[in-house]
Amino acid sequence: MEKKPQIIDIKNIVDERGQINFFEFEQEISFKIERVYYISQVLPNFDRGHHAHKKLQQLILAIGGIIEIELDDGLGNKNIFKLDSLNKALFVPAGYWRVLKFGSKEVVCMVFASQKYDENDYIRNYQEFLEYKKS
Ligand code: T46
Repeated sequence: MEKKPQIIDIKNIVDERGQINFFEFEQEISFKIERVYYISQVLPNFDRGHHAHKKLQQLILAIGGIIEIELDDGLGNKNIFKLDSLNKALFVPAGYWRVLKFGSKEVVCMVFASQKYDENDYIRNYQEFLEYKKS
């Protein structure tokens, strides 16, 4: 079955000590983690992303604020996903052009990735991305 971008509800338990969130890879999130990275201190008016991946799958969380992520399938469909809670994560399959907008300098974008860093997996030119999706 083709994988689609989707918001995943992250389980949480709240008690008088605060909140704990948890999820498990391969059971609830259908890939194995090979890499974790996080993006912080993004100033207003600076977007990140503007590229697609050929194979990489990712799970993205916004810690301490809001991140809006636009995903474009290169076939005429664009969707904006809003991460505004620790109880939500965005699953991003391979093959989507992404643009990330950070709501504040304080928010941290935490990413769990299915592969190690490989610049050859990136498509950083939008025209190339459209051609890649057509082929
Ligand atoms: C993505 C979005 C959400 C590395 O050397 N190793 C790494 O694991 C990563 C993620 C990046 N880098 C280097 C590559 C560039 O020289 O860090 C520099 C900045 O990366 P980039 O311009 O790709 O950053 P973003 O924020 O535009 O994109 C990142 C991820 O690269 C990308 O996979 O989906 O976050």
